[in-house]
Amino acid sequence: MNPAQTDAAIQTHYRACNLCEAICGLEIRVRGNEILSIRGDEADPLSRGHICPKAIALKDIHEDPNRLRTPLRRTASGWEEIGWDEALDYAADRLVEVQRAHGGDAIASYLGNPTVHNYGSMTHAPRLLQTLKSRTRFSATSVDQLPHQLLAYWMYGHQLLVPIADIDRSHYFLVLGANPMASNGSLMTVPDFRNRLKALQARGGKMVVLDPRRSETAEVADEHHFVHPGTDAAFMLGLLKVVFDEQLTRLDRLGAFSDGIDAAAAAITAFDLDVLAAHCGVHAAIIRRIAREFAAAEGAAAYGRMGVSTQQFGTLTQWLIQLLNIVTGNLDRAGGTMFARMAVDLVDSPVSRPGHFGKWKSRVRGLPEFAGELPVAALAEEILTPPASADSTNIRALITSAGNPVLSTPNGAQLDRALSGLDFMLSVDLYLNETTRHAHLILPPTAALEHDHYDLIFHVFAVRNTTRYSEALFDKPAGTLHDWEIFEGLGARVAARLGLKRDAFPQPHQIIDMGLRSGPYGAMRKHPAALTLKKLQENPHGIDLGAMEPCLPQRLAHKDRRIQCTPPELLVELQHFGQQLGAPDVGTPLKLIGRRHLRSNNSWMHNFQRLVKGPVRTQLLMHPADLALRGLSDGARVEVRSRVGRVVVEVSASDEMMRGVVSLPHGWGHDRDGTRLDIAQAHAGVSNNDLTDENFLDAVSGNAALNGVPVTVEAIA
Ligand SMILES: Nc1nc2c(c(=O)[nH]1)N[C@H]1C(S)=C(S)[C@@H](COP(=O)(O)OP(=O)(O)OC[C@H]3O[C@@H](n4cnc5c(=O)[nH]c(N)nc54)[C@H](O)[C@@H]3O)O[C@H]1N2
Ligand SMILES: Nc1nc2c(c(=O)[nH]1)N[C@H]1C(S)=C(S)[C@@H](COP(=O)(O)OP(=O)(O)OC[C@H]3O[C@@H](n4cnc5c(=O)[nH]c(N)nc54)[C@H](O)[C@@H]3O)O[C@H]1N2
Ligand code: SF4
Ligand SMILES: [Mo]
Repeated sequence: MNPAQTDAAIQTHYRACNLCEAICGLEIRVRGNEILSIRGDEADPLSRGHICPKAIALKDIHEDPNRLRTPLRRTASGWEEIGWDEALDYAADRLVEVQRAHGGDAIASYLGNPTVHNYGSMTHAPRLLQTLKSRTRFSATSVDQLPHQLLAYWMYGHQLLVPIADIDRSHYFLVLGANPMASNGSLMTVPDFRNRLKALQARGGKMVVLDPRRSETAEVADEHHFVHPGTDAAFMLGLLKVVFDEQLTRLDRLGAFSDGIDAAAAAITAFDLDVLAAHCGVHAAIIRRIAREFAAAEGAAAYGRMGVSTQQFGTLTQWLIQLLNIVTGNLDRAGGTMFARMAVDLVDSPVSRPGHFGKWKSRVRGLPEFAGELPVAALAEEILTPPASADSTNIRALITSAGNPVLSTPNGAQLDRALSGLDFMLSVDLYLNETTRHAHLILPPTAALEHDHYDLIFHVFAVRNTTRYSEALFDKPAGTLHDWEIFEGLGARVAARLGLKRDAFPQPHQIIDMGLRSGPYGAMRKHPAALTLKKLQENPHGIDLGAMEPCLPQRLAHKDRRIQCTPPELLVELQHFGQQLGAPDVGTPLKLIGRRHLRSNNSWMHNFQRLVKGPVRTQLLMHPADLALRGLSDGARVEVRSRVGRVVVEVSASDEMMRGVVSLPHGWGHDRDGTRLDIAQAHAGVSNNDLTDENFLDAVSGNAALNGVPVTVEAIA
């Protein structure tokens, strides 16, 4: 508990919001068990008082009568509440049974997004998975940021060496397929994006946005250009071609420790600018101008997110973005893209995991692992496809934690069916939802305000170096377990049954203390900040550690301390891209893209009245001319079809949309039977991922291509 001030039993707590990557500092006032108010913490050095409407919903999550508080076991007639010891024993028995009969790979796991917002899961879930010796691991990474991690590993030598746009000092911010005005930023922890952008504009800088939808971020940009979904690589190739052709490169510093730029330049300059322009839909003159402006700016950052990470040419596009930052001299430069220096350093540390790629492949389709995980687009087929021989196995059991893959992974309807055939499924989750309804056992951990918090991951991506530890607001209710305690309890039981020895392992807060002490600002390194957990406890608003600083080549994780600018896989992919280059098919079929809203968070925050009230916002958005072409009217119910499925949804005319592109948010589709989500069910919407296609991938990484999915839209008879 961190009672900073006492006022007739009213206590004020400071803590990080764990809901999205902006990690805003909150000031929460409580009286006993009652939450009186949630506000932005003005003294937080990173978020400076900023919050969004979702923060208030932390109260709703805490109080939600639908939130599970006791283990639930499936019975023939429904669910029964059972005690924790019985639940953990039952889970261990069933997992060991499957492992003995079919081997470790028969037990798969899926870790969802809130895992990275819950540091105890980060420290302790991997330990359970190690005990299970399974190579069929999946996570939300492969419907999200996989290309960034793969490129960071290839180019800079470590999957977490992801360069971050230094927006606070930049003069030119080029944004492809990101909507921080709704998302509050991603792989860019940037609370208060709006004011940071205003400051950039006030210092004479500008933001240019490429997006097939005139998004909330495009609205506040200095320039917005429509781009055909999935064709950003052509736009980026155009920029790089101009930079190389007009000799606008600035390689005086980075050139000294970069390899492969010549090979990239040769391949890129061979393209024809007019062909590239026609392909992406951005005029050649505009590409030329943006290239010159970008190269001339005193600190420019190119940044691409979900719209380019989760598309057919995701890794290629993200590579070209890295390359532009490098060849214009903007990597590792103030105002360009820089590496954060985290107080608990996950890169330069004895437990660092740089990554590995393709060490094994998925059984059915041969998709490559990255850093020990397989692309989740393969999960359903790995369950449904029987083994070809006696020495192989399909997935027979699944552990999900903090994930809802039925709504969040491609062809969710197929996965929905696959899950119902598992021998055993265990879900660690706060809710009985579209995914966990298939579990044989649901183990609900404590909710956010009942445990302490440290952002192990998001300081890696933050636009400024800070550190902050949050105490639990409320004591853990009697007879409940934190996520990490569930993993520990289960791991110990599994190990005992398998006769495996288990080393003692520190608790999450002890790991943080060690990480802080031995980290770059740590007491052990004699840094003036002398960080320890105790020091953070004494500074609940967080501690400012300064702007990002140049750190290359020392920080590079390749042994030779050089940047590998042109991973060979990308030259091959560039050829593939070139082969399909041609005029895009405007109009038919339509291309489906996603959409985020400030008051939503992936699939799981639709059960709170204050976030779902107001006008419906789950419609399919479509340009009026595309509606007219099909004889459809605004507000009509339409059938959207893709290769894998169909949904029926209301269509809304919107000139925000590029012609030929339709948009549907993901994470909805709460009308499936057997969930316990009263409010979400009443605001069901349809699931975008009943349309996305498990075969439509970024070929390099196996990441799902969730944007640019071919669909048709028709009136319903
Ligand atoms: N309110 C809210 N905030 C969130 C979340 C949420 O669900 N709700 N989710 C959180 C998570 S897990 C993440 S990963 C982040 C994501 O953060 P962002 O990536 O910033 O969020 P998106 O809204 O997915 O932005 C993708 C943009 O790409 C555009 N786009 C689609 N296809 C293409 C294309 O082919 N090319 C280009 N150039 N653009 C394209 C879309 O129109 C959209 O504007 O948000 C986080 N924050
Ligand atoms: N079409 C399309 N699909 C997408 C996206 C898209 O843009 N378009 N975005 C993708 C992205 S970026 C992401 S990150 C994924 C997210 O996909 P997932 O991670 O699979 O799904 P979430 O909706 O984040 O589900 C989170 C689950 O965690 C539970 N939960 C919340 N907090 C905790 C906790 O502390 N502990 C435990 N044990 N459980 C908790 C919630 O109840 C919920 O069931 O979706 C992806 N899917
Ligand atoms: S922007 Fe994200 S971190 Fe900040 S208050 Fe909203 S949900 Fe929480
Ligand atoms: Mo995400």
